[in-house]
Amino acid sequence: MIVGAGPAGLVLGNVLRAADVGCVILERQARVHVEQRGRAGFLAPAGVRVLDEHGLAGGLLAKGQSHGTCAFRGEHGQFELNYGELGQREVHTVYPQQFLVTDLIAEFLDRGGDIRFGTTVTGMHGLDGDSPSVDCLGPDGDAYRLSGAYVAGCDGQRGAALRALPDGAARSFRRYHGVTWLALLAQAPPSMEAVTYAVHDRGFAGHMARTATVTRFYLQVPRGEDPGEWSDARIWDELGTRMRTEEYGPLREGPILERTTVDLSSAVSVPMQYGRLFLAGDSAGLISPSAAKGANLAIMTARTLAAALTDALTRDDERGLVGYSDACLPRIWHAQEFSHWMIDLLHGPAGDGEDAVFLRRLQRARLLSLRDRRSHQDHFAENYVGI
Ligand code: RFL
Repeated sequence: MIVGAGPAGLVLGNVLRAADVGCVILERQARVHVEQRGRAGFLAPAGVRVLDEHGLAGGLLAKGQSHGTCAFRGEHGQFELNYGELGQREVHTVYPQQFLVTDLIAEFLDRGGDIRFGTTVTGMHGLDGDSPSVDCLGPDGDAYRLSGAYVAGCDGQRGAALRALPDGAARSFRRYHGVTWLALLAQAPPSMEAVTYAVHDRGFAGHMARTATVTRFYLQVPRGEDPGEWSDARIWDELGTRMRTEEYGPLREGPILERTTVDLSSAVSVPMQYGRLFLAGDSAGLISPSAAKGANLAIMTARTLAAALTDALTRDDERGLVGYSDACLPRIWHAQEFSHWMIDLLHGPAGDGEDAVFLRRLQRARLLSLRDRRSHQDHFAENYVGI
């Protein structure tokens, strides 16, 4: 039983189906909802390779765009890093998450998979025994219980899996990084080639291409900000100021399709399992979107779990399941470390207090080191694209 049809649950389900392992995916939302939910866009080469190896990369290889440059703007001026030529010389593939999810659902159904949309898992039982079960509430309010050999919790931080963990079964390391973003999707073509990070006294602003007609922008805002307070005009005005459009040229504007706030936070569950419940994707390790790692980690953890479950169910070999957490956690912590470093690189504290000014000077020194030192650039590129 797989709870959740995001990248983690769908990769897991597809790899299991390819190995002829029976599974059912239970998804709270309607199909149309998950196929339109815009989130990630930047996929790392390791994630793309995993998808490709399992016959899941057709859409993204055909329609995704290669992306290998990022730019930093600030009072220091602007510099660009061609990270596709640095470090391991690898690039991202830009392919909106909702397209990937759409492809993965179609493929899962093609592989004879059973996916139940509009079905909320409300509870889990017998996780420490041989036959765990989950309570489901179907689209017509029909309640039923399903049992199976294992449960995969791929239902994010607010899902049923984390709630089902008994006290003390896993330790959750959580942290709010003190930064909140207004995450925006604009019906507008990208304004520049590169992912652009703008560091400004008024707060961070970011620009990331999604498709030829849709662009993601971010604006740092105070925690608890109401996105409804941000009219289209106010958003474009603030983006223009922080992105220094007077110096670097105007942004291509269009209607704002989506505005939500995201508290930049992390959570890591150690271990990523309890009895016959295994966590993958955001439920195991939530990561702030500052370095675009979340969907990639979801793919990697799902792949590792799929291999371990296949061994257990087809060869009676449970070593992969026993070692599942240890196999995944180093990568998760590594990604957390880089993502945390990116937060410090992009956000300075506001105000004229001694501490705030000191930290902003450190931030500037970090940016200049990245601008000027090749060894620093190589290290950045390896971590930015690698996972
Ligand atoms: P998901 O995608 O949240 O899917 C979980 C699914 O579980 C369902 N669910 C339940 N179903 C049944 N019963 C229940 N009780 C349930 N509770 C929940 C939900 O409806 C949902 O469909 O988790 P998954 O699969 O672990 O995938 C994680 C990724 O979605 C996430 O890490 C990324 O989107 C993060 N992220 C990015 N990652 C990247 O790798 N590159 C990026 O460029 C990138 N940009 C982003 C991002 C996340 C963002 N937000 C919204 C925080 C940009 C943003 C703004």
